[in-house]
Amino acid sequence: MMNLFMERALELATLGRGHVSPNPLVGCVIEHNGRIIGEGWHQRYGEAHAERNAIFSVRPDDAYLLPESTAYVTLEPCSHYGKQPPCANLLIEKQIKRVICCNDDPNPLVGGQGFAKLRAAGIAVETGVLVGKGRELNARFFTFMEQHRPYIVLKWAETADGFIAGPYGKPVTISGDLSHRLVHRWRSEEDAIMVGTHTASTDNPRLNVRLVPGRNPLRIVIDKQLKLSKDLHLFDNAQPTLVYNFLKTDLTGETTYCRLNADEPLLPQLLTDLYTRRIQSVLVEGGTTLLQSFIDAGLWDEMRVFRSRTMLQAGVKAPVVQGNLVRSELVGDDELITCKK
Ligand code: AOF
Ligand code: ZN
Repeated sequence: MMNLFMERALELATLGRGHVSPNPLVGCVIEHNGRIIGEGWHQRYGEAHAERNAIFSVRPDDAYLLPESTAYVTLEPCSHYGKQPPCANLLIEKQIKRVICCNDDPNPLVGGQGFAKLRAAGIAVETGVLVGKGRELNARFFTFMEQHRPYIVLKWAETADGFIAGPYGKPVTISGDLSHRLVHRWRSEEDAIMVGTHTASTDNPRLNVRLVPGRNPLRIVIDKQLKLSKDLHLFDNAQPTLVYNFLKTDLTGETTYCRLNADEPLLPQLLTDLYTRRIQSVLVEGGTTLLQSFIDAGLWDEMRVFRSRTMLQAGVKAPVVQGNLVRSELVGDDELITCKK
């Protein structure tokens, strides 16, 4: 039964996807004698937390049951005053009997103090229920908090014979329409998308969300010597864009230039900078050089590869798929392979 309520809380949490970053996805179920009397989730960044939404969803007729009820929350209730008052205080005020959680909050502002507050008020607390599912749900938040860098998703499309582009990097259409649309949904789910210099100039991508509804991520491009043409879509100031380079730090319109040290490895500097900007996840869309540099540095969390049925015979070889295979599925005519490190 316990797991069933937590499964439901996890399911509710996912409804916030794409809307709560850099906060975690959190869901909450209030249960009394095997019956769910309240449900809620963190819906939008800066707005009410899951516990508050769940408690206020309880019908007035049922409110007297709260002191005999259990709150299933996917994350330790917060104890700090942030954009929202502490959830621990609310649970105490409502005299909830028991609180069960998946994960402890790695946020140093909370980190154990939520549980301590609840216990001090005489509330029974249990944590670690479906802990793996909770970590999976908030892989971005946990990676960010624990490793001080964004969660990194590498994405590319390759032909059946392993090519990612034509000879000399000439762009070719590899994956189908459905895959293309799926990529737009992925863009809307991550904080940022990144491309390398070559991809920026040859593909002239917009890196926005067009084919599905959703929010536009931050665009990131690497242009070490600032050689890219200002006529590219990336510099149209249509959405915030970050240009990592070795020459200048500057801000013009929606374009931010950030200078990195040419004498030190690029990726660690770049990821640390993204951490300070509170970017929790990045979708790396190519090209091969950039993808390979993330792989070589061991700095990635997930690979998503579309493998089409087409053959190219010659061109630029795609990176080698590695990690643990999580899923293989068909998207239109393409095989979508998902691996985690
Ligand atoms: C909870 N329940 O539903 C969420 C929590 O700025 P604030 O006030 O929104 O606080 C954000 C922090 O609160 C976030 O970093 C994380 O530690 C915690 N998120 N906690 O009890 C929730 N979303
Ligand atoms: Zn809270």
